[in-house]
Amino acid sequence: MTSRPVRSSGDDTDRPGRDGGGNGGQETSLLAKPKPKTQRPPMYKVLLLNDDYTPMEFVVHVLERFFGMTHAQAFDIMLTVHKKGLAVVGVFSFEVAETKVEQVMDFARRHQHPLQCTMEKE
Ligand code: TYC
Repeated sequence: MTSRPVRSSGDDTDRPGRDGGGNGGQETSLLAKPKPKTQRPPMYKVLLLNDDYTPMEFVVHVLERFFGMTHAQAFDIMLTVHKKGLAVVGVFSFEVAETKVEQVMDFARRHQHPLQCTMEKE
């Protein structure tokens, strides 16, 4: 014969127990499990900044190559950056955002363009 908990409703749910849940009995205060708090990891926006010298075609290429955009998407985003000064080009985990920024900055530097790419917490 197995013994069963005396106070628990025993059904493993967050519903009130058989006492009606008013906590008149001590069921909840003694046995209720803490609500599991699932934390989502923070996400990071990757931003591309405008400048006066980087060629438009180079920016379009960067967006295709490092952000998986089609030519049309890349052209649209490039124009947004050109007109507004900056645009979000993607949202990623910290590590992925950091890698994208490094890849873009390195690629721009190697081609001697002043293109700037940064990240910020969403
Ligand atoms: N403003 C640049 C030009 O006129 C084009 C450009 C667009 C540069 C987007 C950077 O992130 C950028 N050649």
